[in-house]
Amino acid sequence: RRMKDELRLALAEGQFHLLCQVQVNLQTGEPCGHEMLLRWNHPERGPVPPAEFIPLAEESGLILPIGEWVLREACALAAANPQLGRVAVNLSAVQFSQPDLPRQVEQALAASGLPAGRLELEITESTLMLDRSRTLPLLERIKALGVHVAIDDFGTGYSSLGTLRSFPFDKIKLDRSFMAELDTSPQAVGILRAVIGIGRALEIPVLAEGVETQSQLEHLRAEGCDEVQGYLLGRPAPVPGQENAPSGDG
Ligand code: G
Ligand code: G
Ligand code: MN
Ligand code: NA
Repeated sequence: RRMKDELRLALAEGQFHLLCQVQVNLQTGEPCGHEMLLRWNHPERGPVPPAEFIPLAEESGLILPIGEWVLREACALAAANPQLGRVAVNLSAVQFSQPDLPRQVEQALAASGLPAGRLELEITESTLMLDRSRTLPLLERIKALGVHVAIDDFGTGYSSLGTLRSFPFDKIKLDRSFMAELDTSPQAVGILRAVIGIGRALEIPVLAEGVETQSQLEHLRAEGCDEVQGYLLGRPAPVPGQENAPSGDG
């Protein structure tokens, strides 16, 4: 069967589920939120990595109904689990082709009863590379609901500084590729320091992604990074109480 049909079937038959990964405030050491991550458990092939199926979902347009399901499911899980704090949901650039995206977000909040302030939407720079005259009004309507907007994978795309100026983001998520060299390269530490400086200038928190080692954590703490996420703090895992869903990562 073709992948597009498989994805359509997966949505209809409930083969998707969300895992959550904790985000920790570095000052207090307390969890401050969770990122919700989409997983597909294929009945015959087993788990299919998002890096494989999300590009296909984007090409086929199925990311639109799948993305709407993710929004609704994430809001419902968050509403039922106040201990998750704020939940972050990834949006595909393709979802910004829908003029009614803000209404979808509003409806997911209304259906779940989740307060808007407990939802954060993560967008990548590729979203802002699209026609800004179309995407910025959508982002502004979403923000006006009281939903937070974070820039994801920061530092990997184009126009990083221009991008940050073009929209009032609530958080910078520094891409995990910057973690790898933190232990060995003074330049990497310098870049980290500069990005934290950008966050300070904009008065928004910087979250470091992909934190895997204690020594990375110590660098981040020393530089005053606000929040951390990564395998050291916790792997993507089922929301507690939803453990009958397929298992988490590693
Ligand atoms: O969870 P993992 O690191 O394997 O995710 C791989 C990629 O898939 C990441 O870039 C992540 O942002 C993306 N991803 C995970 N869940 C979702 C989702 O619900 N929607 C979209 N559009 N992307 C997602
Ligand atoms: O693109 P985005 O930042 O949304 O991707 C998040 C992805 O990163 C998730 O799919 C998650 O599985 C993965 N991830 C989370 N923590 C770590 C980590 O510490 N190391 C690595 N290599 N990947 C991670
Ligand atoms: Mn993300
Ligand atoms: Na990221």
